[in-house]
Amino acid sequence: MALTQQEREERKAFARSKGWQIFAVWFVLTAIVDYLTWFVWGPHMPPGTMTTSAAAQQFDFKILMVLVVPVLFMVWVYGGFALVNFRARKGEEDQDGIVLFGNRKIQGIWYVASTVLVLGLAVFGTYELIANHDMGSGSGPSPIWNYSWAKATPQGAWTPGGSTPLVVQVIAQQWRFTYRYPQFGGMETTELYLPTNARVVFDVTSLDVIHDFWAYQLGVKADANPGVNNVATTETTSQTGKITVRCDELCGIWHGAMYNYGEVLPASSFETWATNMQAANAGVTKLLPPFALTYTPSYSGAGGGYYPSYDPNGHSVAY
Ligand SMILES: [Cu+2]
Repeated sequence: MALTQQEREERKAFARSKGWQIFAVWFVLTAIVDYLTWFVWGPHMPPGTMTTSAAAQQFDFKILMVLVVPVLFMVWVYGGFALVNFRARKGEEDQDGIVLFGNRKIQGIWYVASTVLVLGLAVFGTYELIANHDMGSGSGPSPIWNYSWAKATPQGAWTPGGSTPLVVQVIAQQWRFTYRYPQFGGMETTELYLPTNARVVFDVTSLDVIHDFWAYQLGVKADANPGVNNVATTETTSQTGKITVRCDELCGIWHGAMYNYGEVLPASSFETWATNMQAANAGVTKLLPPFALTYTPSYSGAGGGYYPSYDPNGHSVAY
């Protein structure tokens, strides 16, 4: 049943006053929850801030959360008001509601708001993709923002506070990870220890099938492919803490059990640990090259050395 002109005007005025109430409630709720999201919850969001890549990921999560909160509250607040104020009461079931079609002001606000939100996210997402390209991505150094230290597997001794990055070769196999430290005689461990305030280059490879090195708290994830040296880089901050490393590629029947642990230690404690491990491993490691990019012995080894002399990434290896 159509409304009379007077009824229509009354309902418009009613809707307008409710509109301002909706806006006020939405604005206050959004401001409070966004504040709490950024300043109270935000600093505790995973994956934490133990590395620059983890911190960058936490920042992205905070930005997305702060943008999602207003959208969510608009749906809830508007929905709540609509249920209470705009529902058809008894005897009104056959009456027309207020028609918004053709209301240019509302359409304009909607167009501008969604355009700003979507384009803003597109620009932010593109920037973040390029800026963080080489941080923990497992795809090698950024072709745009080149980090010279991550261009190739760094060479030279590692010392606390020095500029030479720590090299860790991550070796995946069914069903475990081991970690080799070429700068410490090529000693190998089953737990990933890293120093604070250091650049780290992970050279990730596999001995058998495709695995995936996922160190969540470091914000680092890289596929481990047999015969391939996959480079992932990051920088630890001054924060110490525990790490869990998981395989993130379905790799066989015990895939679910393929995980181990690690820790980011104060740089001096790390150096002590690594030096002790180097000495303890010396009996074995003296028979092996400290570093080989593919790790697996060459099938032509009988003719000339156990490890391939070529480097699949075209770098020269001199350890
Ligand atoms: Cu797996």
